This record gives sequence, structure tokens and C-alpha cells, in this order.
Amino acid sequence: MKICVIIPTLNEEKNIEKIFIKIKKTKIKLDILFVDDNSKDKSQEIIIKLSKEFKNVDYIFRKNKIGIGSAHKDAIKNTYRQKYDLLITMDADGTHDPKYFKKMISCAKINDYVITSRFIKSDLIEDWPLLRKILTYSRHILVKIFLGMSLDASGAYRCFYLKKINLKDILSAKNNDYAFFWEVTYIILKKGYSIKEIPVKLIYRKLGKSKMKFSHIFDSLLYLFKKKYNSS
Ligand SMILES: Nc1nc2c(ncn2[C@@H]2O[C@H](COP(=O)(O)OP(=O)(O)OP(=O)(O)O)[C@@H](O)[C@H]2O)c(=O)[nH]1
Ligand SMILES: [Mg+2]
Repeated sequence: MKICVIIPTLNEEKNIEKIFIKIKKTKIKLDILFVDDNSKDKSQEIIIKLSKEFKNVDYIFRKNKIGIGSAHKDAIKNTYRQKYDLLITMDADGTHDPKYFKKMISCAKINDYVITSRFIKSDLIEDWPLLRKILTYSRHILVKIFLGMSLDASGAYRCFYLKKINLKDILSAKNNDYAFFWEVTYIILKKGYSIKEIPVKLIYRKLGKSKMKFSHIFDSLLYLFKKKYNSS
């Protein structure tokens, strides 16, 4: 079974090697594809170094910051072209612990799509700052109210069984930023693919800066309104 892990990066020089080592420690045979949007720090240098040293590491370097959703889409297109069976998507900042890979992979084999949840058990985001918790819970509640979807759909830590999911369905998610995550899950749910939600503990980013700006939150909210308005 061919497995690829995609990791978008934007100024993550402090996190890239760390996440690579953690993934390596799982001892699962897989490839890693970084998607970097012209980071101004040493991210690209580190990725190039890793790819020279380890043949399972590859990268896509884009000229400009086009957004996290768009980075995911480009990487996903690439994994379909390369005929991978399974795809895991995750952040570079250490929030997503690769110790869950095994569980995600085994669940993906009997489902089409696996998403990780912060809400189906308590204490999964206990060390997060209060403001970040409020934001995450509010977004979750709004997605539930507007789209009737109770899954934890806004995180990037997930696994796709590519052989079972049509690429066109993923690409029909039009958003190129953070709303891509709930949009693609909404499409997958509506198309009737089987979805498994598993609880994971998320570690709050310790190194580097968050790339999520207030404008992203505002745009995502606006997009949610539009989505609701257009589909009702
Ligand atoms: N290629 C690319 N990567 C991005 C972009 N925006 C964010 N990222 C990466 O996507 C991942 C998630 O971004 P974060 O800044 O951690 O966003 P977040 O997890 O919602 O926010 P925090 O919880 O505050 O860290 C990280 O690996 C970022 O480096 C982008 O426009 N392009
Ligand atoms: Mg993060």
C-alpha cells in the first residue's frame, strides 16, 4: 500500500526537522511531500537537505503564498498523479502527532475518509490558549448550525483513501484557505463516502508563529454564510 503524507509549510524552519524525525520514528513505510509557499526563512533549505538525504522526501515549491487550502489541493493532485493509495494530511507545527498514523491508516482501510476530532472526548485541546479554544469551538458550532454537520471539520489532520475518493469531488471544494478543510469534509459527507472520526490530542504550537490571521477567520465565516445561502 503506497502512502503519502503531505505537509504545507510557511516559515516553519524550527518545525520541519522535528516533524520529519517524529514521522520517521513511526517506522511506517511512507513518502513525505512538503508544499512550501516561498518561505522567507530557512524552510526550503531544510526541505531540500532532507530530500537529498532521504529518498522518501519530496517537495513542491510555489512562488507565492496562495493559501493553505490551495497548498493542500496541489499536493493532493500530485498524490493522485503518483497513484498513492492513502494520503495523510497534517500541519508542520507539531500540533499533529504522527503517533496516530497507525490508527488513521487502519481506519482508512475500512472507510473512505478519516478525520481527527477534538470534540468526541474531553481534554483533547486542554493546553490550548483560551482564545484559541473559543475560536475553535465557535467555528465548530457555526459549521453545525449552518451546514448541519457535527463532524470536527476544520482541522487538517486527516486521511483519504485515494482509490475510493474521486479527485473531482475534492477539487470541487473551491476555497483556497482555511475553509477548504470543512468544505471538503462537507462535500465528502454529501457525496455519501464513509467517514470515520477518531479522537486525537492536539499539542498547541510551541515553535514558530501561527499563520492564521484575523482576515482568515473573517473570510472563512463569510464563506460559510455564502455556502449556506447558495445551497439553500
Ligand atoms: N504552503 C502553505 N502552507 C501554509 C500556508 N498557511 C499556513 N500554512 C502551513 O499550514 C500549517 C497550518 O498553519 P498554522 O499557522 O499552524 O495554522 P493553525 O494550525 O490553524 O493555527 P495555530 O493553531 O495558531 O498554529 C502549518 O504547517 C503552516 O506552515 C500557506 O499559505 N501556504
Ligand atoms: Mg497550527
